[in-house]
Amino acid sequence: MAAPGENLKINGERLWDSLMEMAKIGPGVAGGNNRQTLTDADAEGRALFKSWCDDAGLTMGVDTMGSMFMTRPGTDPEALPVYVGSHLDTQPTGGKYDGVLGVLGALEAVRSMNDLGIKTKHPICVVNWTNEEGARFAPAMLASGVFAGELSLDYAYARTDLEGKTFGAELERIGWKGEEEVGARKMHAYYELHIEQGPILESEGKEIGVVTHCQGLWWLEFTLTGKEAHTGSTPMAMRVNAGLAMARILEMVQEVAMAAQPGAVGGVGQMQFAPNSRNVLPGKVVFTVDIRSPDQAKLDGMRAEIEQRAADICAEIGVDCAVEPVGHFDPVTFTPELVENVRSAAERLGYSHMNLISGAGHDACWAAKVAPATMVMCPCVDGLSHNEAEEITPDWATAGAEVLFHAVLETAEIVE
Ligand code: HGY
Ligand code: MN
Ligand code: MN
Repeated sequence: MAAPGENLKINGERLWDSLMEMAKIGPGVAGGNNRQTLTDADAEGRALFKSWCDDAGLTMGVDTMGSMFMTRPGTDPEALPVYVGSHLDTQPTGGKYDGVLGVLGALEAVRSMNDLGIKTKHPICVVNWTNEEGARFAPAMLASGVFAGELSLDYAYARTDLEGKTFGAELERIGWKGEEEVGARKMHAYYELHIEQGPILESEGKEIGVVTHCQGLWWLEFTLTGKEAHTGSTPMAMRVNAGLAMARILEMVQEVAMAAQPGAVGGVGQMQFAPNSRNVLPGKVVFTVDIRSPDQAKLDGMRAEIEQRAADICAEIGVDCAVEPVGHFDPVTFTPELVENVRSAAERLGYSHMNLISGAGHDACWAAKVAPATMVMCPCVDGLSHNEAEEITPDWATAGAEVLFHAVLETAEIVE
Protein backbone atom coordinates (compact mmCIF):
# COMPACT_ATOMS: atom_id res chain seq x y z
CA MET A 1 0.00 0.00 0.00
CA ALA A 2 1.45 3.38 -0.97
CA ALA A 3 2.53 5.62 1.90
CA PRO A 4 0.39 8.75 2.38
CA GLY A 5 1.55 11.50 0.04
CA GLU A 6 3.62 14.31 1.57
CA ASN A 7 0.87 16.66 0.40
CA LEU A 8 -1.52 15.23 3.02
CA LYS A 9 -1.44 17.98 5.63
CA ILE A 10 -3.34 18.74 8.80
CA ASN A 11 -4.82 22.13 9.70
CA GLY A 12 -2.30 23.49 12.20
CA GLU A 13 -4.30 26.65 12.88
CA ARG A 14 -7.41 24.66 13.81
CA LEU A 15 -5.30 22.47 16.13
CA TRP A 16 -3.80 25.52 17.83
CA ASP A 17 -7.23 27.14 18.25
CA SER A 18 -8.53 23.94 19.87
CA LEU A 19 -5.55 23.84 22.25
CA MET A 20 -6.17 27.45 23.29
CA GLU A 21 -9.92 26.78 23.69
CA MET A 22 -9.30 23.77 25.92
CA ALA A 23 -6.72 25.77 27.92
CA LYS A 24 -9.52 28.13 29.05
CA ILE A 25 -11.04 25.25 31.08
CA GLY A 26 -9.56 24.76 34.54
CA PRO A 27 -7.18 27.73 34.34
CA GLY A 28 -4.15 27.76 36.66
CA VAL A 29 -2.90 30.81 38.53
CA ALA A 30 0.11 31.49 36.27
CA GLY A 31 -1.09 30.93 32.70
CA GLY A 32 -1.23 27.13 32.78
CA ASN A 33 -3.95 24.71 33.84
CA ASN A 34 -5.36 23.10 36.97
CA ARG A 35 -7.80 20.59 35.39
CA GLN A 36 -7.20 17.68 37.76
CA THR A 37 -8.87 14.37 37.10
CA LEU A 38 -12.55 13.93 38.09
CA THR A 39 -12.97 17.56 39.11
CA ASP A 40 -15.72 19.76 37.69
CA ALA A 41 -13.09 21.30 35.39
CA ASP A 42 -12.26 17.82 34.07
CA ALA A 43 -15.97 17.25 33.41
CA GLU A 44 -16.14 20.56 31.54
CA GLY A 45 -13.10 19.65 29.44
CA ARG A 46 -14.60 16.27 28.63
CA ALA A 47 -17.85 17.91 27.50
CA LEU A 48 -16.00 20.30 25.19
CA PHE A 49 -13.95 17.44 23.74
CA LYS A 50 -17.15 15.40 23.19
CA SER A 51 -18.83 18.32 21.40
CA TRP A 52 -15.87 18.54 19.00
CA CYS A 53 -16.00 14.79 18.43
CA ASP A 54 -19.76 15.00 17.76
CA ASP A 55 -19.05 17.70 15.14
CA ALA A 56 -16.46 15.38 13.56
CA GLY A 57 -19.05 12.59 13.32
CA LEU A 58 -17.38 10.30 15.87
CA THR A 59 -19.34 7.86 18.04
CA MET A 60 -18.52 7.77 21.75
CA GLY A 61 -17.93 4.82 24.06
CA VAL A 62 -17.01 5.28 27.75
CA ASP A 63 -15.70 2.50 29.98
CA THR A 64 -16.17 2.02 33.74
CA MET A 65 -12.95 3.96 34.40
CA GLY A 66 -14.38 6.93 32.49
CA SER A 67 -11.95 6.72 29.58
CA MET A 68 -13.50 8.17 26.41
CA PHE A 69 -13.25 6.32 23.06
CA MET A 70 -14.38 8.32 20.01
CA THR A 71 -14.57 6.25 16.83
CA ARG A 72 -14.43 7.17 13.13
CA PRO A 73 -15.62 4.13 11.10
CA GLY A 74 -13.35 2.24 8.72
CA THR A 75 -14.36 0.44 5.52
CA ASP A 76 -13.76 -3.04 6.97
CA PRO A 77 -16.20 -3.75 9.83
CA GLU A 78 -14.02 -6.69 10.91
CA ALA A 79 -10.84 -4.63 11.20
CA LEU A 80 -9.72 -3.62 14.71
CA PRO A 81 -9.40 0.14 15.23
CA VAL A 82 -6.16 2.09 15.35
CA TYR A 83 -6.30 3.91 18.70
CA VAL A 84 -4.74 7.38 18.99
CA GLY A 85 -4.86 9.44 22.15
CA SER A 86 -3.51 10.70 25.45
CA HIS A 87 -5.09 12.55 28.42
CA LEU A 88 -6.94 15.80 29.19
CA ASP A 89 -6.32 15.80 32.94
CA THR A 90 -3.52 18.05 34.21
CA GLN A 91 -1.26 18.54 37.21
CA PRO A 92 -2.47 21.10 39.79
CA THR A 93 0.10 23.51 38.34
CA GLY A 94 0.19 21.96 34.88
CA GLY A 95 0.80 23.23 31.40
CA LYS A 96 -1.59 23.63 28.48
CA TYR A 97 -0.05 20.88 26.31
CA ASP A 98 0.92 17.87 28.49
CA GLY A 99 -1.56 15.20 27.34
CA VAL A 100 -3.86 17.71 25.68
CA LEU A 101 -1.70 17.91 22.55
CA GLY A 102 -2.04 14.14 22.17
CA VAL A 103 -5.82 14.09 22.45
CA LEU A 104 -6.40 17.15 20.25
CA GLY A 105 -3.64 16.12 17.83
CA ALA A 106 -5.49 12.84 17.35
CA LEU A 107 -8.76 14.73 16.85
CA GLU A 108 -7.02 16.96 14.29
CA ALA A 109 -5.87 13.86 12.39
CA VAL A 110 -9.49 12.70 12.21
CA ARG A 111 -10.76 16.17 11.27
CA SER A 112 -8.16 16.21 8.45
CA MET A 113 -9.27 12.76 7.24
CA ASN A 114 -12.80 14.17 7.05
CA ASP A 115 -11.62 17.29 5.19
CA LEU A 116 -9.60 15.23 2.70
CA GLY A 117 -12.34 12.61 2.27
CA ILE A 118 -9.90 9.88 3.31
CA LYS A 119 -11.29 6.39 3.91
CA THR A 120 -9.29 3.90 5.96
CA LYS A 121 -9.66 0.13 6.22
CA HIS A 122 -9.29 0.20 10.02
CA PRO A 123 -11.51 2.47 12.12
CA ILE A 124 -9.74 5.27 14.01
CA CYS A 125 -10.46 5.67 17.73
CA VAL A 126 -9.46 8.88 19.53
CA VAL A 127 -8.87 8.26 23.27
CA ASN A 128 -8.98 10.44 26.38
CA TRP A 129 -7.61 8.24 29.22
CA THR A 130 -8.82 9.03 32.74
CA ASN A 131 -6.23 10.06 35.37
CA GLU A 132 -2.97 9.83 33.47
CA GLU A 133 -1.27 12.26 35.83
CA GLY A 134 -1.69 10.39 39.10
CA ALA A 135 -1.53 13.77 40.87
CA ARG A 136 -4.91 13.58 42.65
CA PHE A 137 -5.19 9.78 42.73
CA ALA A 138 -1.98 7.72 42.60
CA PRO A 139 -0.71 5.96 40.56
CA ALA A 140 -0.19 7.74 37.27
CA MET A 141 -1.67 6.13 34.12
CA LEU A 142 -4.40 4.59 36.29
CA ALA A 143 -7.14 4.02 33.68
CA SER A 144 -4.77 2.71 31.00
CA GLY A 145 -3.22 0.45 33.67
CA VAL A 146 -6.64 -1.08 34.38
CA PHE A 147 -7.28 -1.31 30.61
CA ALA A 148 -4.02 -3.28 30.20
CA GLY A 149 -5.00 -5.63 33.02
CA GLU A 150 -2.11 -4.48 35.25
CA LEU A 151 -4.34 -2.88 37.91
CA SER A 152 -7.78 -3.98 39.14
CA LEU A 153 -10.95 -1.88 38.87
CA ASP A 154 -11.53 -2.27 42.64
CA TYR A 155 -7.98 -1.04 43.38
CA ALA A 156 -8.56 1.97 41.14
CA TYR A 157 -11.98 2.82 42.60
CA ALA A 158 -10.57 2.72 46.14
CA ARG A 159 -7.70 5.18 45.48
CA THR A 160 -8.15 8.30 47.60
CA ASP A 161 -7.09 11.93 47.24
CA LEU A 162 -5.69 14.09 50.06
CA GLU A 163 -9.26 14.90 51.16
CA GLY A 164 -10.12 11.19 51.46
CA LYS A 165 -12.42 11.22 48.43
CA THR A 166 -12.31 8.00 46.40
CA PHE A 167 -11.75 7.71 42.65
CA GLY A 168 -14.98 5.67 42.29
CA ALA A 169 -17.15 8.22 44.11
CA GLU A 170 -15.67 11.16 42.20
CA LEU A 171 -16.13 9.40 38.85
CA GLU A 172 -19.83 8.86 39.71
CA ARG A 173 -20.14 12.46 40.96
CA ILE A 174 -18.97 14.03 37.68
CA GLY A 175 -21.23 11.66 35.71
CA TRP A 176 -18.50 10.05 33.57
CA LYS A 177 -18.69 6.44 34.76
CA GLY A 178 -19.38 4.55 31.55
CA GLU A 179 -20.87 1.12 30.89
CA GLU A 180 -18.09 -0.55 28.87
CA GLU A 181 -15.94 -3.19 30.54
CA VAL A 182 -12.39 -1.81 30.85
CA GLY A 183 -10.05 -3.57 28.45
CA ALA A 184 -12.77 -5.27 26.43
CA ARG A 185 -11.78 -3.15 23.45
CA LYS A 186 -9.07 -4.74 21.28
CA MET A 187 -6.59 -2.50 19.48
CA HIS A 188 -4.96 -3.01 16.07
CA ALA A 189 -2.33 -0.49 17.19
CA TYR A 190 -1.90 2.52 19.50
CA TYR A 191 -0.18 5.86 18.77
CA GLU A 192 0.33 8.76 21.19
CA LEU A 193 1.59 12.28 20.45
CA HIS A 194 3.12 14.04 23.47
CA ILE A 195 5.41 16.95 24.26
CA GLU A 196 8.87 15.71 25.27
CA GLN A 197 8.74 17.26 28.77
CA GLY A 198 12.54 17.37 28.67
CA PRO A 199 15.29 19.47 26.97
CA ILE A 200 16.77 17.07 24.38
CA LEU A 201 14.82 17.86 21.16
CA GLU A 202 15.03 21.62 21.61
CA SER A 203 18.75 21.54 22.47
CA GLU A 204 19.45 19.26 19.47
CA GLY A 205 17.32 21.47 17.19
CA LYS A 206 15.00 18.60 16.22
CA GLU A 207 11.28 18.99 15.49
CA ILE A 208 10.25 15.35 16.06
CA GLY A 209 11.16 12.70 18.64
CA VAL A 210 10.96 9.15 17.24
CA VAL A 211 10.25 7.46 20.56
CA THR A 212 11.85 4.01 20.77
CA HIS A 213 11.55 3.38 24.52
CA CYS A 214 10.16 4.77 27.78
CA GLN A 215 12.02 4.59 31.08
CA GLY A 216 10.58 2.49 33.89
CA LEU A 217 9.33 3.90 37.20
CA TRP A 218 8.81 3.13 40.89
CA TRP A 219 6.70 5.35 43.19
CA LEU A 220 7.57 4.33 46.77
CA GLU A 221 5.29 5.79 49.46
CA PHE A 222 7.15 6.12 52.79
CA THR A 223 5.23 6.46 56.08
CA LEU A 224 7.59 7.46 58.90
CA THR A 225 6.25 7.38 62.46
CA GLY A 226 8.07 9.42 65.09
CA LYS A 227 6.87 10.94 68.37
CA GLU A 228 4.93 14.18 68.55
CA ALA A 229 6.65 16.45 71.09
CA HIS A 230 7.23 20.11 71.87
CA THR A 231 9.84 21.67 69.54
CA GLY A 232 10.98 23.96 72.35
CA SER A 233 11.05 22.00 75.57
CA THR A 234 12.05 18.54 74.28
CA PRO A 235 15.83 17.99 74.67
CA MET A 236 17.55 16.96 71.42
CA ALA A 237 18.56 13.57 72.86
CA MET A 238 14.92 12.76 73.63
CA ARG A 239 13.53 13.43 70.16
CA VAL A 240 12.13 10.75 67.82
CA ASN A 241 12.17 13.10 64.85
CA ALA A 242 10.39 11.74 61.72
CA GLY A 243 11.09 15.04 59.94
CA LEU A 244 14.83 14.57 60.38
CA ALA A 245 14.56 11.00 59.05
CA MET A 246 12.68 12.30 55.99
CA ALA A 247 15.34 14.93 55.32
CA ARG A 248 18.12 12.32 55.47
CA ILE A 249 16.17 9.98 53.18
CA LEU A 250 15.65 12.75 50.59
CA GLU A 251 19.40 13.50 50.65
CA MET A 252 20.13 9.76 50.26
CA VAL A 253 17.73 9.43 47.26
CA GLN A 254 19.62 12.27 45.53
CA GLU A 255 22.93 10.49 46.26
CA VAL A 256 21.67 7.11 44.92
CA ALA A 257 20.34 8.70 41.71
CA MET A 258 23.55 10.65 41.11
CA ALA A 259 25.62 7.51 41.68
CA ALA A 260 23.49 5.71 39.06
CA GLN A 261 24.20 8.24 36.30
CA PRO A 262 23.80 8.27 33.37
CA GLY A 263 20.19 7.26 32.83
CA ALA A 264 18.62 7.49 36.27
CA VAL A 265 16.55 10.03 38.17
CA GLY A 266 15.17 10.20 41.71
CA GLY A 267 13.30 12.75 43.77
CA VAL A 268 10.26 13.56 45.92
CA GLY A 269 7.34 15.77 44.85
CA GLN A 270 4.73 15.26 47.57
CA MET A 271 5.07 15.19 51.35
CA GLN A 272 2.69 15.53 54.33
CA PHE A 273 3.61 16.27 57.97
CA ALA A 274 1.19 15.43 60.75
CA PRO A 275 0.09 17.32 62.75
CA ASN A 276 1.95 19.92 60.63
CA SER A 277 2.11 22.45 63.48
CA ARG A 278 5.07 24.81 63.75
CA ASN A 279 5.93 23.86 67.34
CA VAL A 280 5.17 20.13 67.28
CA LEU A 281 7.74 17.60 66.14
CA PRO A 282 5.94 15.52 63.45
CA GLY A 283 4.44 12.24 64.62
CA LYS A 284 3.90 11.10 61.04
CA VAL A 285 5.57 12.02 57.75
CA VAL A 286 4.29 10.58 54.44
CA PHE A 287 6.08 11.17 51.13
CA THR A 288 6.48 9.45 47.74
CA VAL A 289 9.90 8.76 46.23
CA ASP A 290 9.82 8.79 42.39
CA ILE A 291 12.74 6.88 40.79
CA ARG A 292 13.15 6.08 37.08
CA SER A 293 15.57 4.51 34.64
CA PRO A 294 15.45 2.96 31.14
CA ASP A 295 17.63 0.18 32.55
CA GLN A 296 15.68 -2.50 34.47
CA ALA A 297 18.60 -3.62 36.65
CA LYS A 298 19.53 -0.04 37.53
CA LEU A 299 15.88 0.81 38.38
CA ASP A 300 15.41 -2.21 40.65
CA GLY A 301 18.89 -1.73 42.15
CA MET A 302 18.06 1.86 43.11
CA ARG A 303 14.81 0.70 44.73
CA ALA A 304 16.57 -1.97 46.82
CA GLU A 305 19.34 0.42 47.94
CA ILE A 306 16.91 3.22 48.85
CA GLU A 307 14.65 0.93 50.87
CA GLN A 308 17.60 -0.61 52.74
CA ARG A 309 19.31 2.72 53.53
CA ALA A 310 16.00 4.32 54.56
CA ALA A 311 15.45 1.52 57.07
CA ASP A 312 18.97 2.11 58.47
CA ILE A 313 18.39 5.89 58.72
CA CYS A 314 15.10 5.37 60.57
CA ALA A 315 16.57 2.74 62.92
CA GLU A 316 19.37 5.15 63.90
CA ILE A 317 16.84 7.87 64.82
CA GLY A 318 14.32 5.45 66.34
CA VAL A 319 11.60 6.22 63.77
CA ASP A 320 9.32 3.50 62.39
CA CYS A 321 9.60 3.15 58.59
CA ALA A 322 6.94 1.61 56.32
CA VAL A 323 7.21 1.57 52.50
CA GLU A 324 4.46 0.78 49.96
CA PRO A 325 4.96 0.79 46.18
CA VAL A 326 2.08 2.98 44.83
CA GLY A 327 3.18 3.09 41.21
CA HIS A 328 5.32 0.96 38.92
CA PHE A 329 6.01 -0.02 35.35
CA ASP A 330 9.07 -1.65 33.80
CA PRO A 331 11.04 0.07 31.02
CA VAL A 332 9.08 -0.12 27.74
CA THR A 333 10.34 -0.94 24.22
CA PHE A 334 7.90 0.39 21.62
CA THR A 335 6.96 -1.59 18.50
CA PRO A 336 9.73 -1.25 15.85
CA GLU A 337 7.33 -1.34 12.88
CA LEU A 338 5.29 1.57 14.29
CA VAL A 339 8.47 3.40 15.29
CA GLU A 340 9.60 3.09 11.65
CA ASN A 341 6.23 4.53 10.49
CA VAL A 342 6.92 7.59 12.65
CA ARG A 343 10.47 7.95 11.36
CA SER A 344 9.49 7.59 7.68
CA ALA A 345 6.59 10.02 8.16
CA ALA A 346 8.98 12.63 9.58
CA GLU A 347 11.36 12.05 6.65
CA ARG A 348 8.56 12.19 4.06
CA LEU A 349 7.27 15.45 5.56
CA GLY A 350 10.75 16.94 5.84
CA TYR A 351 10.83 17.32 9.63
CA SER A 352 14.16 17.02 11.48
CA HIS A 353 13.99 14.11 13.90
CA MET A 354 15.98 11.90 16.26
CA ASN A 355 15.45 8.76 18.33
CA LEU A 356 14.32 9.45 21.86
CA ILE A 357 13.72 7.58 25.11
CA SER A 358 10.74 9.08 26.95
CA GLY A 359 11.68 10.37 30.41
CA ALA A 360 8.05 10.73 31.47
CA GLY A 361 5.54 7.90 31.70
CA HIS A 362 2.55 7.80 29.35
CA ASP A 363 -0.61 5.79 28.69
CA ALA A 364 1.26 4.33 25.72
CA CYS A 365 3.41 2.44 28.25
CA TRP A 366 0.39 0.37 29.31
CA ALA A 367 -1.13 0.26 25.80
CA ALA A 368 2.13 -1.40 24.70
CA LYS A 369 1.23 -4.34 26.96
CA VAL A 370 -1.87 -5.17 24.93
CA ALA A 371 -1.16 -3.91 21.40
CA PRO A 372 1.60 -2.70 19.08
CA ALA A 373 2.27 0.86 20.32
CA THR A 374 4.55 3.84 19.95
CA MET A 375 4.77 7.60 20.46
CA VAL A 376 5.58 10.78 18.56
CA MET A 377 7.14 13.69 20.47
CA CYS A 378 7.65 17.38 19.81
CA PRO A 379 9.95 19.73 21.75
CA CYS A 380 8.87 22.03 24.57
CA VAL A 381 10.47 25.35 25.47
CA ASP A 382 13.43 24.94 27.88
CA GLY A 383 12.34 21.31 28.30
CA LEU A 384 9.91 22.56 30.95
CA SER A 385 6.76 20.66 31.91
CA HIS A 386 4.65 20.06 35.04
CA ASN A 387 4.96 23.82 35.37
CA GLU A 388 2.39 26.42 34.34
CA ALA A 389 5.04 28.07 32.15
CA GLU A 390 5.10 24.95 29.89
CA GLU A 391 5.22 26.20 26.29
CA ILE A 392 5.48 24.89 22.72
CA THR A 393 5.32 26.66 19.35
CA PRO A 394 2.44 26.29 16.88
CA ASP A 395 4.97 24.91 14.38
CA TRP A 396 6.04 22.17 16.79
CA ALA A 397 2.38 21.27 17.43
CA THR A 398 1.73 21.09 13.69
CA ALA A 399 4.84 19.01 13.04
CA GLY A 400 3.92 16.51 15.74
CA ALA A 401 0.30 16.20 14.66
CA GLU A 402 1.25 15.88 10.98
CA VAL A 403 3.72 13.06 11.66
CA LEU A 404 1.08 11.40 13.86
CA PHE A 405 -1.48 11.78 11.03
CA HIS A 406 0.80 10.09 8.50
CA ALA A 407 1.93 7.30 10.82
CA VAL A 408 -1.67 6.52 11.75
CA LEU A 409 -2.73 6.47 8.07
CA GLU A 410 0.15 4.08 7.34
CA THR A 411 -1.23 1.64 9.92
CA ALA A 412 -4.95 2.24 9.29
CA GLU A 413 -4.43 1.71 5.52
CA ILE A 414 -5.96 4.29 3.18
CA VAL A 415 -8.64 2.80 0.92
CA GLU A 416 -8.52 4.33 -2.58
O1 HGY B 1 4.65 10.81 35.94
C1 HGY B 1 4.69 10.85 34.70
O2 HGY B 1 5.69 10.52 34.10
C2 HGY B 1 3.50 11.33 33.92
O3 HGY B 1 3.56 12.72 33.84
N1 HGY B 1 2.26 10.90 34.51
MN1 MN C 1 1.26 13.50 30.01
MN1 MN D 1 2.13 14.92 33.06
